[in-house]
Amino acid sequence: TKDPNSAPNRHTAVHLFEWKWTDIANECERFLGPYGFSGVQVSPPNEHALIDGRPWWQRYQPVSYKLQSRSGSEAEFIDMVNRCNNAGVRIYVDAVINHMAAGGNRGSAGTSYNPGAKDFPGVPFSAWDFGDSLCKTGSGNIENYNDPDQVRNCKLVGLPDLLVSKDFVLDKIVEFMNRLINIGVAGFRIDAAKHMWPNDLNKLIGKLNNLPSQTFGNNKRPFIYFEVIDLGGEPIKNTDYTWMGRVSEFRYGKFLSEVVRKKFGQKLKYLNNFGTGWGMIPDGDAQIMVDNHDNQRGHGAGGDILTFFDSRLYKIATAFMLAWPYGYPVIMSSYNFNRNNDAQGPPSDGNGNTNNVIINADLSCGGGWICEHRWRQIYNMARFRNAAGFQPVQNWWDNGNNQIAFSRGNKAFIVINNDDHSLDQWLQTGLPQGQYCDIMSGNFEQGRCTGKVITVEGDGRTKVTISNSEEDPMIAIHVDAKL
Ligand code: QV4
Ligand code: CA
Repeated sequence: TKDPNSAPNRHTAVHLFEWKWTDIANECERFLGPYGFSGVQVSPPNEHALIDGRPWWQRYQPVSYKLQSRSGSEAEFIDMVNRCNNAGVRIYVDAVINHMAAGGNRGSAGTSYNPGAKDFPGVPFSAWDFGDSLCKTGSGNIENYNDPDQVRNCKLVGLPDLLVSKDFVLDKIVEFMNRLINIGVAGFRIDAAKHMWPNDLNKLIGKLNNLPSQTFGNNKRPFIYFEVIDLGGEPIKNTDYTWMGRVSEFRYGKFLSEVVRKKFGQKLKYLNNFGTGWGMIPDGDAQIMVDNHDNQRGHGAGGDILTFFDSRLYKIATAFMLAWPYGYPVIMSSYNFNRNNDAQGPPSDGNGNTNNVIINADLSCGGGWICEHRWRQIYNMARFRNAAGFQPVQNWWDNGNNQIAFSRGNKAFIVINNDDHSLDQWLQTGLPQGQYCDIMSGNFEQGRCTGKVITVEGDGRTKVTISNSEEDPMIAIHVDAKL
């Protein structure tokens, strides 16, 4: 389904990239649940290759479907899913099902395998289960993305390509995903979906179980979002997949980053029809993000994508994304890395054991964990999105350039100044008269505001002043943070 299966009034998920299951379970209880997040995209939970240097991308090289990975054991995974569901937070699994490992010979669960011979006894898959005979390129790899046959049937960067059309292969994948569903997982990111035939994926989805009714209610289907990078210019389109689930709309983060960076003559004012008005897929078909684990380090779509390295602009882009009613947002939660080493794995003890996430007194993270989702300007916008609910955009205002404002019905209102001069303006907020806490500059805690207080007059207007030199040149208010 395209429905994220969220608990009521939760609208923002977070990708806890490379986090351990024990940490995610704690995070659901101590932070994500209370702060109104809807779900967590977790790193691939199944057995993966162990590659020298322990790069993050070893987890995209499956060895078997045993639930033992760098993030933890099967028992820890089950405990995490239960505790997150109890906290009202859903778990979405990154399902790597297009291929198996190209490197290594012993997996994270201890299974020996031989990628050259395509022997993966932990499943078991053997040479017969891979599609080499279907691939017509000289190298056996995908050489030309303009040829859909090779994109589907040949190897993605040398990764042995599974014959998903074969019943035995499909059934092994279905068995794996159904085990996760029975544990209580609410949905899947389908990794490398561009490299699998839509009809095969449709068959697979048809064989998935309903979600456990005691947690989700009767007849609920798993949430599916496909990773299909479509920036235009290739014959494979994201709309080849939207009939079966959502698709990650990679143009969203690319275009939004360009606008906030003011590249190619872009301006914030052009965002007034962001979404289908910009040629993107329909709202309900899209899963969106500013950046993801690939393009933040130059893999995948790449480009001018904003990341935590450009924190000021990143907060602006994320604030717009969470204020604007389009798509299902997943916030990237990163670890720090050396930009000259795009393979660098998560903070670890040097023996491949991932470190615990450190939580500081001010809610931020330490120990190399960036935790964008714990930045005040970001977690408060997740609450803004919940307050805004399904209200439409109203009261759009812009200065013809990079100063914009809009409300979400009569529930929430945001102003952004990305110009090189200050903003000084009476604006219509759409909100009821009263005093509101600006959730950019502070928090609304126990009925008090630690940031700026914004007064909305009886006619719904307020006087807004935002200097362009502010760290966060934005004001955001909503009815759940009214004084
Ligand atoms: C190398 C050579 C190949 C050679 C091969 C021979 O480059 O030419 O044929 O060895 O063995 C890693 C290495 C890569 C290596 C490959 C196989 O980086 O150099 O090939 O392993 O050993 C992640 C990383 C990849 C990584 C892969 C597997 O991004 O660098 O490859 O994991 O470990 C396209 C796709 C899209 C994809 C995106 C990155 O359409 O689907 O590229 N995105 C998803 C994930 C991504 C993941 C994969 C798909 C693969 O988001 O993280 O790739 O599961 O746009
Ligand atoms: Ca394939």
